[in-house]
Parts: sequence; structure tokens; C-alpha cells
Amino acid sequence: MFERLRYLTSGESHGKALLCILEGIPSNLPISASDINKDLLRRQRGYGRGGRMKIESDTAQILSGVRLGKTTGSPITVLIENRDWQKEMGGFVTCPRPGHADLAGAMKYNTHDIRDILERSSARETAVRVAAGAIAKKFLREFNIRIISYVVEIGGVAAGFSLGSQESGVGSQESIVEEMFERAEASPVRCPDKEAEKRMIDRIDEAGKKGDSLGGIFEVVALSVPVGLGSFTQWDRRLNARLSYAITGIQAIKGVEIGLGFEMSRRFGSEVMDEIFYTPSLSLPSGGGVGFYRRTNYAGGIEGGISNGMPIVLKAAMKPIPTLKTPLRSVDIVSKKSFKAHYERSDVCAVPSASVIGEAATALVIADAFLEKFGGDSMEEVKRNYEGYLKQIREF
Ligand code: EPS
Repeated sequence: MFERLRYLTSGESHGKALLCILEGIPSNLPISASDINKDLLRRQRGYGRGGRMKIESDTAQILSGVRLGKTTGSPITVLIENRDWQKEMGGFVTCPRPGHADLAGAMKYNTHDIRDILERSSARETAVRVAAGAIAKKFLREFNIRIISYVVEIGGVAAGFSLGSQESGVGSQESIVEEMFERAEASPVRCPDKEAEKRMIDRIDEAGKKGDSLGGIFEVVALSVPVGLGSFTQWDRRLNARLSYAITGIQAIKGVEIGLGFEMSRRFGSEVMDEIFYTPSLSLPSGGGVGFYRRTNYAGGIEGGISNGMPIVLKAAMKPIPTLKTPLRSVDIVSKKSFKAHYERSDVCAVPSASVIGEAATALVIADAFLEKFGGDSMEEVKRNYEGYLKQIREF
């Protein structure tokens, strides 16, 4: 799936630290810990998070691959310390939570201490994935590509819009997205629709009072992606497949839609294809599709597994967090006796955080596909290759 970028994470939720090694970022990209910390903070915010987020204040330490404020081309190592770490990561756990990795994980790894499983299956790991994503975003920004997100639904409360379901055309989509993103950044639930925001907060409060949890849907948009990333030539080269893989690799994500997604299947073909137009003087911000344009973006910026120069739009559905204060029936793995799973500390809703993680997963895929197409060892080389391609597209 990943052709030019590789990354691995390690670390446990209550272990000493989380760590990530990202390989394949070219040399001479300016990067600092503060570029990463901005996104770490955005991931930690959000209405509905539990007590843990008051304890942690995630900060990145860059351990390798950066010298004098610039990447060297060597693997980049990022470390985030856990404040809430404990020797041996806390006590023995024998009660599996329904919906979590606990029982299947314990059986698979042959342990009767579920702590061995839950410490790594926890979504705490996403902190360091967001760090890797922040570096990918910084790389993409050099080519004016931006990856943004916002929340469109929480616990069945939907915002009054979703770009993936809209019929707006080319230039207007970019400006709509920028405006929605600004409003999302100022919203405690990362929702640009003020009226829906209030109802989402009420719904989270209602769930919190009941000791329950909520999921939701977020949208990620990649702006100014050039035409030509990904390929139809093989199933695993398709950009939509690569994005879906990375997004469903995020803890608790249960579904992905590209563009109009499932809704496409309910309409006539003539209603969901993006018609093609041509104006010689037109130059899109992405440099992609120069002259050619579409007035709609049902495809979500990908046709035949290839970016088509329109904004890439995807939606992801997150299930409610399985760690609940509400007792649920389960069975102790040592005594084999029934009990009711019950936990004191938990998040009620982490959809706003998940949307920031979705940005990171998307950025890593797009940076990888970009490097696959315009690869080089230094930023200067990648830029030269990219400019040569833009010239070819302009003359097409
Ligand atoms: C998580 C459970 C909670 C969350 C945690 C993910 O942690 P704890 O069990 O320590 O209260 O707060 O999320 C994070 C720590 C984070 O950084 O997002 C889980 O079980 O997945």
C-alpha cells in the first residue's frame, strides 16, 4: 500500500512513551516540534473526552532525521511521553469489555491478563500517528496541498450539510471548505454548523449522564491535490483503496465513503457522474485538470482510482467507544463467571479527535502517492519533478 513512505508506531497507553519512525520524507523540508504539537493539541481537544485528556499534554520530541530545523532524508523518530504512565502499566485485568479487542486479543495472544492487550489496542496510539501525519502535512503544504476535517454527525445528530453529499462545483468547493474548516476549528465538537453543534453537545451530555458513549461521522477533505495520483493499473494502487485502508486502520472506524459514497448506489447513473467542461483560460489551484473542469464533485476527487484535480472528499463512521460506565454483560476469563463490565474513567465521545486522526491518515497516503509520482531524495528534486509534470498538464 505504501510505496515511498513507511511508518511504524510503538508504545502502550500507560507505558512510558509512544514512538513513531517515519521513513521516506525527502531532505531539506523545514520541520520543528511546534509543527507537530499544533496537531497533537487539536487531537486532544473536543467535547466529550474523559479525564485522561486533562492529565496528558502531548508534546513531540524529534529524536532523529532532523538537523538544524530541516529533514536530512534519514528516518524521522518522534517520541511522545505519557504523563499517566505506571510501572507494569497497572493491575491485572480479567474482565473483557464487549466491543473492545480484549477477549479476541487475549485468546489470540494466549494471555489471561487483558492488560497485555488493551494497552496496545487503545486509541492512545493515535497520538503518535497524528505526529507522523503532521510531518506529511508539512511536506504537502510545500505543494499547496491542505488536508482538513470537520464533524458532520454525532450520535445521530447531523449537521445541515456535508460536502460529500453536495452538488457544488469546482472553485466554490475550495472556498466552502476553507470556511467550514475555520468554523470547525472554533467549535468544541469540530462542527461548522452552530445549530447542530448545540444539539450534538446536548446529545453528548445526555450520553454522559447515562454513563453511555456516542460515535459519529467526520469528513476529511484534501485540497489542491493534482490530477494523477494513484492508478487503475492494479487494485492496490487505487488512491481510494489506499485511503480506505488507512482510514479503517484507525481504531473504532467502521465505514468509509468516497464523495457521494453509498448515496450514489441509490440514484440513476446520469445523476451522479461529474460532467466535463473545458475553458482554455481556466487554471485550477491544484494545477490539475487545467482547462478541463467539473461543476460537481460526486466522485469525491477520485475517478478510476486516480485523483482528478477536484478536492478529495471522504467520510468516515466511528462507532461509539466501547469502554462504558453503563454495565454490559460479559464473562470473566479466569473464573468463567458472568459479570457486568463497568468502568469509571472513559471518554463519552471522541469523534472530534478522530477527525484530526483522519487528517493524519489521509495526509500520509497522499504524501506517499505524491512521492510515488514525483519522488526524489531532496525537496528541491521533488519540486523540479512536480513542476515538470505541471508543465505537461498545462500543455495537454
Ligand atoms: C482509551 C481510553 C482512555 C482514553 C484513551 C483511549 O484512556 P484511559 O483508559 O487512560 O482513561 O482517554 O485516549 C487517550 C489516552 C488519547 O490520548 O486519546 C482506549 O481505551 O482506547
